[in-house]
Amino acid sequence: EIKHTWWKEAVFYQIYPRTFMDSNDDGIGDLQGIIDRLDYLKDLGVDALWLSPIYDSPLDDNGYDIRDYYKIHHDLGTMDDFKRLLQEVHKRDMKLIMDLVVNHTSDEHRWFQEALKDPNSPYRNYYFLYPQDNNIPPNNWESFFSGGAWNKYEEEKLWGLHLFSKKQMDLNWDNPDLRKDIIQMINDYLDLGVDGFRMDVINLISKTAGLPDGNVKLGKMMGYCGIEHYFYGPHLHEYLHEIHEKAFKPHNAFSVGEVPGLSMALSQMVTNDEREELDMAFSFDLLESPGHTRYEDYRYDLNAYRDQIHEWMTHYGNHCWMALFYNNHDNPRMVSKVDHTHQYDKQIETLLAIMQMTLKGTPFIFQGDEMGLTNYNFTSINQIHDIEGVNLYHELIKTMSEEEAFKIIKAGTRDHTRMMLPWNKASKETMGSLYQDAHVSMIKIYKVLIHLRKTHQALIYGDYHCLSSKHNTYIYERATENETCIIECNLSNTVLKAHNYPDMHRVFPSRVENSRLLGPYEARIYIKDTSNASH
Ligand code: TEU
Ligand code: CA
Repeated sequence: EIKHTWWKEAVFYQIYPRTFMDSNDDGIGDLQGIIDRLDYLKDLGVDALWLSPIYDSPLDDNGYDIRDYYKIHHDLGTMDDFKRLLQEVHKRDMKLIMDLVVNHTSDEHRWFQEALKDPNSPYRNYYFLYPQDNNIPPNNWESFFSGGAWNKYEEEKLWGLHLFSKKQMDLNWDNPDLRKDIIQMINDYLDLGVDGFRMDVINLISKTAGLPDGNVKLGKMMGYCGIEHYFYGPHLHEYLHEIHEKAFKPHNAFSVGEVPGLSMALSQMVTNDEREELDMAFSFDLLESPGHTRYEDYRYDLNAYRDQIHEWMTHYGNHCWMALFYNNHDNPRMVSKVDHTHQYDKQIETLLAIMQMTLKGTPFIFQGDEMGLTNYNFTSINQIHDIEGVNLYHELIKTMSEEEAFKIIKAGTRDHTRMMLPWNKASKETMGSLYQDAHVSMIKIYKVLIHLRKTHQALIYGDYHCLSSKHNTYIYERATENETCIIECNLSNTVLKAHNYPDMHRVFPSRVENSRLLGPYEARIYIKDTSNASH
């Protein structure tokens, strides 16, 4: 019933190149560093890599502001290094996807520079540039990075739209020439051998014609005014389908869309295989507990997570496929949100890894997950570099003390996951040798779990059934005709009575006495071969 594809079976690993691995000791991660760690990743069991942007950029938003799609940022290497990386990845029978940032470009991109300077430039209509000689922006939309969504270019007497930073100018997808250039660029990379793309805020590319004012009340509720005019814009389906038809499909390439703000129902629309838009989507609904936002210092509620993920497991359907992730470069580490005391870090990390490898969907490990990394203990605003956090801080101190503002930034800053990975410098050569034993043992756990997933089809394609959703408990089954897996989880820091499945084989953790008690955040995996059950 479910179509089998490589990307449903793969384990992905997200690399944030600037902080993954520095090969030449200039303090910045680079492409050679990634090449140096490919054997480590292969050994971990990773099948596919997603690289956050590596293109030329003034780094206003750490590379999500692209100046030249066809150039690699010099901090990271050259186009030849990239081709070599791609070759080395393929040599190991792995895949590589890049980040596609096409809702906006840097204001330093040639297109924008020409558009700004020359009213007759064909690029004028690549952006939302409105001539206006007064101080009233064209509409009331707000930026995700604080303040209004318009920048005024005094000299040129123009206003330009930017949903993100002042240097990330939104592209006008209603212009067929722009679409042609973007699709050409995608095809150029696919021709090079890239296996697909993660598509940055791809659900924002279609804006309501004329860019009307946003509803102010809704804006207050959602945090940003104007979103109803672009979260799932009027031509989104059409544009996604066009990219699919003209680039992804002919290359048999993979796409995963980053779609902030799309509910399950809308995610189903963009990933339904019959619609031919995206293969998969990152939905952020599960990253915060209901009623909470990222910049709040609260305890993530795993019981609520169970109820939510159960909804997805039950209703997302066999024509859609979800990405399973707890961390990325835009969010604090989940383990630190669940428990602030650090008492159960390892147990929680293991629990999350177990659910990630056994629920229905494709796991995306974020760099450092496998090392058991937790949030960073920032002590001063001077340590925060992420533009979103910095802008928000300046906004907040208008109405509160610096201490209060810093507390908020510390809870939600994107810098928690953008710290350099703690490889052991002294033993750079030795694969997987890290600076702490704790890290090594977490790596072992990931290896075992990834291996289990690979050797048991039920964990990939099996039907999902919830067996218990009692408070603090989550027991579910993944089953095919041939095998049944049961995953039993304690979602709390208290000890629970274990269920135990005497007629099944316990595979995680194996070789440990089967206690009748389930420790804090402990989880177990049982498997039964049912292929001969009827004989
Ligand atoms: O993120 C888009 C996004 O909606 C958020 O995750 C964003 O970080 C912010 O919290 C909105 O409130 C993507 C990238 O992953 C992010 O790194 C970029 O900054 C952003 O797009 C702009 O390209
Ligand atoms: Ca370097």
